[in-house]
Amino acid sequence: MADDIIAVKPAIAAKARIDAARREAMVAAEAKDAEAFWRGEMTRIAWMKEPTKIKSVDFHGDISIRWFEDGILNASVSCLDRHLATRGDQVAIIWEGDDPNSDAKVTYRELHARVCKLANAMRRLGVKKGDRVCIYLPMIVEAAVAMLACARVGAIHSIVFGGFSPDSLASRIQDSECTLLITADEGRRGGRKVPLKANADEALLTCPSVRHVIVAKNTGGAVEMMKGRDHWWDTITAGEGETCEPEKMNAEDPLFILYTSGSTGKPKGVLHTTGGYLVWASFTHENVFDYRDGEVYWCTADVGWVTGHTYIVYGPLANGATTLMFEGVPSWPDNGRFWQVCAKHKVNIFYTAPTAIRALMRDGEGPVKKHDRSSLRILGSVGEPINPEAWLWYYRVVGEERCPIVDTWWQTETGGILISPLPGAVALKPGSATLPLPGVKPALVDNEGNILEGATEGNLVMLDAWPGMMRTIYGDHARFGQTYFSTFKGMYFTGDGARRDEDGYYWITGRVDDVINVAGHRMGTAEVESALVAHPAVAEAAVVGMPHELKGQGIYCYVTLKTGVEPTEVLRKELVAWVRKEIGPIATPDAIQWAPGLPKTRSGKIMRRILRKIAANETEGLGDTSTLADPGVVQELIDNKVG
Ligand code: 6R9
Repeated sequence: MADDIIAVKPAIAAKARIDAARREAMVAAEAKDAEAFWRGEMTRIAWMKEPTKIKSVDFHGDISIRWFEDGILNASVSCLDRHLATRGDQVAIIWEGDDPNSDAKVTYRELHARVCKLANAMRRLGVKKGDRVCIYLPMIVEAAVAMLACARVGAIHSIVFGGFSPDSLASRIQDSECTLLITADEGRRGGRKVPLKANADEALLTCPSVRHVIVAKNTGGAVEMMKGRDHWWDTITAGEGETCEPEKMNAEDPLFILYTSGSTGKPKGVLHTTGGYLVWASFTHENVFDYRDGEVYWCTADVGWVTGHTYIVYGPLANGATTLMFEGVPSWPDNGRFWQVCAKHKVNIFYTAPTAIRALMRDGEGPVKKHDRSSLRILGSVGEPINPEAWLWYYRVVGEERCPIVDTWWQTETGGILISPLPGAVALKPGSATLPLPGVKPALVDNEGNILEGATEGNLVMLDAWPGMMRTIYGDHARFGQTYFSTFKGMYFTGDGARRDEDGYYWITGRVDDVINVAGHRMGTAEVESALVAHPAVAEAAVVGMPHELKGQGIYCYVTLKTGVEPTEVLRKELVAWVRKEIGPIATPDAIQWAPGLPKTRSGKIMRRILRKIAANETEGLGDTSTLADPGVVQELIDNKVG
């Protein structure tokens, strides 16, 4: 079943922007002369001064990646101003509230005016080019307005997902020393309220760099406003003009920072710059989704993740699309919500995560079939490997075997999609992200960094740069080189493993580092461990991923308590709540096992390989345990496995 091939339907290929022949021509043109290819593609966005230098990349030494480096532009102009003459009255954003009775439509002209007003207010508060602005907002139109207003004045936005705790928010603000925070009174999700302003107030106790806070009124819930620091959005923008001079940005000036979990320590501030990122966002959004003028496009991600940055805001708006922004969740008020929204707004392109598909699949076909999905044309998947069973359900039940599925592999670091079918050009295989996009040069290497040929399995690397890739880790370029370019010299290491089949198709097998993917959200096991050991009862903790039917991976924690502390059910619950409070609900442990000892090498390294196998109930092939300092602990852990 998983090796089924679903050929491109001739009717789809005939109408698609890119068919198989065109794809081949693009791949060949890029391979022959990459600079000429990207010089052609760069005109998809608006430049104040067109670049003459296209690509300057060095994956060795200090690692330097520059695209379009002498070009001048402002990202907000590509996303707003240049559409005004041709599509000013077209809807830019359809907003669908958590409450099914609330929605709104914002045209390009209105969006432009709202962005300019906020940008003017930000300038008046003293925000300048290069300043960092933290955005901690729910999925409301203001989130897109805030991003584009930052771009307008040349400020670097750093969005923190609304589900993160005050501590997580504070550490991200501190790392990049944001001077302005944009938040809302409260968010809404699945009928519940999220106390954003209260969380922000708590975070700001330890964030002296923040001088001003702009607060959007969303639910109208009561919040405290600190005089001189906090300003209501509506009040501060009320007197501002609806035009605003865009800051002139170099193509390599930063556009945003987005924190993401790695295998060690604190989240890293992934930095993206302006020109290359926007070209990549536009190029991939248009081609992967085969976007056509006038279509309604819906990506269900949150703007707090990279998918929301590139495929709710920058890509679609750069392409003059109508992008749908959804405040709610798939299961509320009922589990037909996604399909009800598709019917209501006549969605043509729908892009979601495998974890949502798996959850909805459990409820059968009824809730899907209740709603008209005849507008749907393309379906997308992102965030984690999609198992063939979920893929086929998505294809057959949701898309009625009419809509190609684009399984898009990419990362926060890559800025946009790298491996994905082009729906009019590439035959599908359920569970495979298929082939690299033109300009993307993946390879599989063994653990020594030797490039493997043909059908094989290995570590997924990229041999050369594409315009949208990250440029550095904010404030720590050495860590950038160390994290991504030192494992395999001269290659960008993704942290993922993959298999490549006889047809050259890629099948992503998941992370090969200590990052786990919980419901499509990246979580560093080290972060959960450090939250656990911060609890007074905990002496040591080791955290691994475990297979989870809905979430893909769950969080399995081995905890060693301090001497004299009793392992009780009350303490177990307390630790679960503790981690939620320290990091946020997405880090909620799924299992906690009391571990009197952990398997360690004689040099003191925890053998995670063994812990992963125990958590997955794969205790048959534990491999060589002879290097352990105390081999006895392994049997003890197996005997007391949780769940
Ligand atoms: C866009 C995004 C990146 C990690 C990545 C990989 C996993 C994402 C995938 C996929 C298999 C896909 N991943 N898309 N695995 N198939 N289509 O999710 O960014 O949050 O940084 O996560 O997600 O493991 O390395 P990010």
